[in-house]
Amino acid sequence: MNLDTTTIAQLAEHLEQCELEARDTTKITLDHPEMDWDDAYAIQDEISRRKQARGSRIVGLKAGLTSYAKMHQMGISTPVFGFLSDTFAVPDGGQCRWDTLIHPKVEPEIVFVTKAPLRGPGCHIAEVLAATDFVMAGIEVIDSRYRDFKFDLKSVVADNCSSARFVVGGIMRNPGDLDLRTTGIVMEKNGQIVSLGAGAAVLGHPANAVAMLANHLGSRGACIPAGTLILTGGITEAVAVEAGDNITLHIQNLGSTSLSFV
Ligand code: 0L1
Ligand code: MG
Repeated sequence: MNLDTTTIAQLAEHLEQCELEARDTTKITLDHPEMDWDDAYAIQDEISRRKQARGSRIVGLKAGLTSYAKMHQMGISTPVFGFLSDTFAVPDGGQCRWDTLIHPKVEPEIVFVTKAPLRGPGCHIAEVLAATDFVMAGIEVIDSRYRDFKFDLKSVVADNCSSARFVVGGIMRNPGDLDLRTTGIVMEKNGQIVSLGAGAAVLGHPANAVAMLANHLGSRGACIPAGTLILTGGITEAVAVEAGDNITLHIQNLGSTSLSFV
């Protein structure tokens, strides 16, 4: 690590305040070019600690930049991992207040919920499928705190991978009954189709994103606990939304989920 604990705490406070006040900032590596990966995840951990100290509960985890479409959109090549707080959750069909966000975008995702712990290193797709309770449909709302979504990967990790809101819904299914690679998705904005794709867009199979998350946590002495909700990453590029927009995601065999921005 290259940053001291005071700097990590200051950067976490700065980024979290930007999130809570819906205001943007420049990427933090401009002032701290020496920041390394451990520093970036330490800042993210400190944001999580601050939220929990105020009474929030961490209800899930996420993998981001797991599809070629997202990597291409962002001009980068490595997945990233973040956490989901209960304050990010929107009820299925619910509303998301526009003035609490900076420049939100939505992503269609396949959601896993675990029934047994997953530990890396060496976690693989078969272990993930055996440890999965059910899968369902999810829409992630990302909202980078960085001006015009201009950032580098370490700045994104520190900013909890742009996490902002999420909604899950539809039908809970055992992944053993489905071929999640060929599972099709259709996302609509105000009734118009804006994204089409299939599960294989996420690392060949979305369970691979969960395995990578377990291996990432394993390298940090942690694991994915049983009962964790995991967003496996956008299947297509993220779609920008405006106040008044309604987003509906349909996933083959998994039903539909939706939210609107007011
Ligand atoms: O969920 C994600 O794919 C996280 C992406 C982080 C970068 C971004 O803001 O798009
Ligand atoms: Mg995502």
